[in-house]
Amino acid sequence: MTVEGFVPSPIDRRAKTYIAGHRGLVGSSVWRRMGSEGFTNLIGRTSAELDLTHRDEVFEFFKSERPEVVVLAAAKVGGILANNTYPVDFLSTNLQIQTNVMDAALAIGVPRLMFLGSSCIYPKYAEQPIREDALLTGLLEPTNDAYAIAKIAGILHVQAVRRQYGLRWISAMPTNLYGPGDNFSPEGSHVLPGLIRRYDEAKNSGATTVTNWGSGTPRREFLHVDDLASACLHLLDNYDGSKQVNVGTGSDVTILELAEIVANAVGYSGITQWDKTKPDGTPRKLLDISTLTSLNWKPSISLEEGIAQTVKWYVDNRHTASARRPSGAAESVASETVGG
Ligand code: GFB
Repeated sequence: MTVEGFVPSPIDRRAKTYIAGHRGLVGSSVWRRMGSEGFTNLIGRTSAELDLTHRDEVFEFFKSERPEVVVLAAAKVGGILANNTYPVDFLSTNLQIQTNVMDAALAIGVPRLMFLGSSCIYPKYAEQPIREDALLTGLLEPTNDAYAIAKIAGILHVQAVRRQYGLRWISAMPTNLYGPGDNFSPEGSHVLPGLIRRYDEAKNSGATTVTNWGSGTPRREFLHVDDLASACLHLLDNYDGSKQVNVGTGSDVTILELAEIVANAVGYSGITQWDKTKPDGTPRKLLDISTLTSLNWKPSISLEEGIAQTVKWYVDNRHTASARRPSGAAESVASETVGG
């Protein structure tokens, strides 16, 4: 099958490759994947070493390191409550990070860059499964419109660089992500780590009921972060088009179904209630992944398997994972992780 932007030549594993956000959920997985696929010159900076909201520092870094490949996985991310409560932070911090990194990469002519966005860029009532061409065809979900606008600006930034300068930059839009090392803070997390923590605490305290947010009826698609990392490398090796590429599994579950899977994985047998005063967010967000599958990629980690592995990671790391700050808090975040 012919796909617009197909490039049948893998990138050179010796290329100096900068992963922005390499300590975050996504960046750390991309780092591991590239390392295991033979990349010999990976570079990363913690937010303490390089604050990506500081434009001059970012330009200095690019001028001195001169990476040939950039994976832009640094972003301020959070779940529905954090996005809804701190829209200024999600808009402004993300615009700063991505604009600084892309401007600095352009200044030294980085030939290959991947920008990572999120499935929340698509209209709230987009036809399901959501095709890439649904972008900018309708109104956004209000609980995350600020984050979505920043990510849409990133896609346009990549497309504009391709048009004006002819550099082979690309964008990938992951669906809701999860995996070991995620943010498990009650206020800042996405639903999956939020439920793992809540059911684990209930099991350990002997609580007979657990209360989750919203109605439980919204549908979400969940992708293990290691599958995303595999897709990112596949796209860097095989894709060179201006259209952003959806990355997902092709199937979704209701939040209620998700809660049952998590409760089983944790071993909690009490009652689950739903707090309908909390927002549901968008009713459904299932990506059409036919562009990616036509490039011969498919996910390999089932939801049950991925949740069991993430629960095990959480139980083994409960104390440090619980102590993490909410990623949605109004803090100076320079280099976290990208979210679907
Ligand atoms: O994962 P989540 O925060 O992200 O919430 P979104 C998904 C659904 O789970 C919503 C429900 O309907 C929530 O009401 N939910 C139930 C919970 N219990 C909980 C809980 O304890 N914690 C959380 N967080 N949710 C975010 C966006 O949207 O997803 C971001 O705000 C980004 O911009 C990210 O796109 C992937 O899918 O609703």
